[in-house]
Amino acid sequence: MTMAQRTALITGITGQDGSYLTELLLGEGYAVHGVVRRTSNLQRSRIEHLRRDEKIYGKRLFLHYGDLSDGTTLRRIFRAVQPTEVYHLAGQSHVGLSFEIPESTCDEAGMATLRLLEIARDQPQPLRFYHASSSEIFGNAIELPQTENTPMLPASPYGCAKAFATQLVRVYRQSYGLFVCNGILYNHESPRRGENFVTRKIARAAARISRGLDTDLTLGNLESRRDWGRAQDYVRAMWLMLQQETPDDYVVATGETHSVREFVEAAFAVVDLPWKKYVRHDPSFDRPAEPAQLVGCADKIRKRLGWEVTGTFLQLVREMVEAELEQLGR
Ligand code: NDP
Ligand code: GDR
Repeated sequence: MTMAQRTALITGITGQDGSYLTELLLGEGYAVHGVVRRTSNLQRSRIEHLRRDEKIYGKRLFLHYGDLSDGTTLRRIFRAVQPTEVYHLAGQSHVGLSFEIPESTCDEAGMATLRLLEIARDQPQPLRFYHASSSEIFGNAIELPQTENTPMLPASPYGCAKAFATQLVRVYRQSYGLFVCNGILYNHESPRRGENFVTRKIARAAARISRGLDTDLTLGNLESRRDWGRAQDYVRAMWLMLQQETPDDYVVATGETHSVREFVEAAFAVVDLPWKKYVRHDPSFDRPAEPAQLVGCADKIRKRLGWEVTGTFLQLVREMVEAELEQLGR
């Protein structure tokens, strides 16, 4: 395949991962098409810099209105774009909120993936399909660290929907020979992380408190542990999966865990403030259930695809807090 023929279609292009993946694919010479929802506010902050770039927007980057619930429109977009690679990233991605809005979360994270797999199956041209699976499929994991073969035991509506979609991807690969991959990604963060995920919430609060703009930070469970990596590394893993001879599933993780408390300590250390003075517990941020310890073994992707993480946990925290400070300074 020549460079000029490479056309990617991204669902969830306006999200954290979609925006970094778009930058990566444009850098690799792809034409990039994204599905965007109709919203009352046209600002799509994470990709606004690309949309304003006259050399890119309308030339190598294109946006199409669509919604995961609207199968006819998705089908029409596939027909018009004829993608060689599809990155399916869209959907309600907040685990805590999935307990409050389980039905729409499961429609988006579960049924919509089936909808897209069916459309992919009908395409006349061969295409490669990436599904954004998640460590949440392991939930109350029976082993530590988790691998591609760890049984799925999700502990949230979001995790259940991702488990359903992950298994469907396997079924479509085995039954129809489609080139479809599950990236089983652990938490990955960046300055573009949504503001209601814990890392961004902490980084933002530390910066704002240090500038006198906020007085405290309310959080749920400080003892929760997660395997936190950098989003830019993780979108590279997605791309690598679709460049292989054969489709497969891969765990993408750092193999290290840290608690929310450690993230708080590190973030407040960047602005040189005593965190205990500012952090309060609010039970409304506690979840009905928390997964057991989620930590991934990324040996397979490291050995087979040569994927590596860049940077340490402390560097990630610093990068996120400094990005907030810079934004406040502007
Ligand atoms: P975000 O929440 O930042 O982005 C979600 C994207 O999905 C946004 O572009 C959003 O559009 C779009 N979207 C949501 N619902 C619909 C819908 N009904 N129709 C069309 N588009 C929709 O997520 P991330 O970028 O962090 O994650 C990408 C994917 O990877 C998600 O599926 C997530 O569940 C999964 N994942 C994420 C991990 C992480 O640590 N970030 C780890 C493992 C898996 P809009 O901008 O309009 O809201
Ligand atoms: P997670 O990320 O649920 O792992 O899902 P999140 O940042 O929301 O929570 C991580 C941990 O922090 C605890 N926590 C809080 N979380 C939030 N959001 N807000 C708080 O105030 C707070 N206080 C403590 C949580 O209880 C949890 O234990 C992310 C998402 O990107 C998913 O889409 C993805 O699939 C998984 O990572 C892997």
